Amino acid sequence: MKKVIGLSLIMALVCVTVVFMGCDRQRGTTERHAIIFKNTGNPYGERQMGGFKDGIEEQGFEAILRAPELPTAEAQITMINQLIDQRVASICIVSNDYDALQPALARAMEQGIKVYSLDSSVNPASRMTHVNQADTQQIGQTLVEAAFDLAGGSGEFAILSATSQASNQNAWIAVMQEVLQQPRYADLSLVRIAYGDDLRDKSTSETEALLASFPDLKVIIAPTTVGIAAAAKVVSDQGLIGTVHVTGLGLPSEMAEYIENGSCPYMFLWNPIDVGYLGAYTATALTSGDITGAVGDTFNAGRLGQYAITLAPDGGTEVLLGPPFRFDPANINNWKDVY
Ligand code: RAM
Repeated sequence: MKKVIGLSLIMALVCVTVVFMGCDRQRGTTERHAIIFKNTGNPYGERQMGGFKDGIEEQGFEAILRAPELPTAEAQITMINQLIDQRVASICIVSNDYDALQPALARAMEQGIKVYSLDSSVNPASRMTHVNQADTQQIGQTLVEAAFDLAGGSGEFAILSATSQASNQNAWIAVMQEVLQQPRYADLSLVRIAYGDDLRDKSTSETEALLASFPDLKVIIAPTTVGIAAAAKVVSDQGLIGTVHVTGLGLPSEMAEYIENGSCPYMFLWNPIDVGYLGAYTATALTSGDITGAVGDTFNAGRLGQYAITLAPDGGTEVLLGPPFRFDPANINNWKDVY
């Protein structure tokens, strides 16, 4: 009899817990989903985190938005550890280092927290999946072709990147270096890869150094929204419009004036709000158990529709937002107030 009562009590407790968990999921009182961006002060990051927040909140959950002041792995590790202590349901990491976050992220996963990267990936062992903004190969190829076009087929160009450890920029640069081996680009010479660390001041001084060191430079490719805006400003301020062309990945709201003044004839990007929003639905698909992050998993991403998990170039898995978009004088006005 005692045994039966004990068992009923346990059953009742389990039921109450399950019902409560369900309520919490529906009411959004306790399920918290976090995103850690690379660093503060980047309008691109703010748009991405804004999309994430919208996607989490429209599902009735709570979003936690974090970013360290400087784009370092150490600062992100501290934040990951804090989020583990806060027992969040998921962590979305926009990584400052491909490998260095592994111990912290592995610890989070061991504790049942769903971990995935977005925009800037971590290695496959550190994540369940990755939300990729656009095809890595396509971005690298597009940027080399832009350098070729703007240089008139030959001459010197430089890359102004974010940090030397940023895995998204490094993946795009690796593709660029591979594509440059093709005979079509034999007369194009990559003279330097500079790192502005996604900080406005450092990106400005690195651009000035490139212009001073390479007087024949024809093109600067900046695969970072912070870098491209700084480079276009320096080129404009130094009266080099038409002599040195800037292109890369830029935020329309920051770049409209440089597309209009010709320092950046055209550039590329995707919708950062949508990247964050897709991340939000990846988070809840993982916590609800709809997906595990395996190839072939599919899930619904709200207003963006249905997405599938595919194999990523690094051997892990990813979900791909879509193709990059080209911005130029003909369409920039339609986009500069959007993001
Ligand atoms: C910067 C960041 C971000 C990258 C964009 C293109 O804002 O480095 O991670 O995706 O540029």
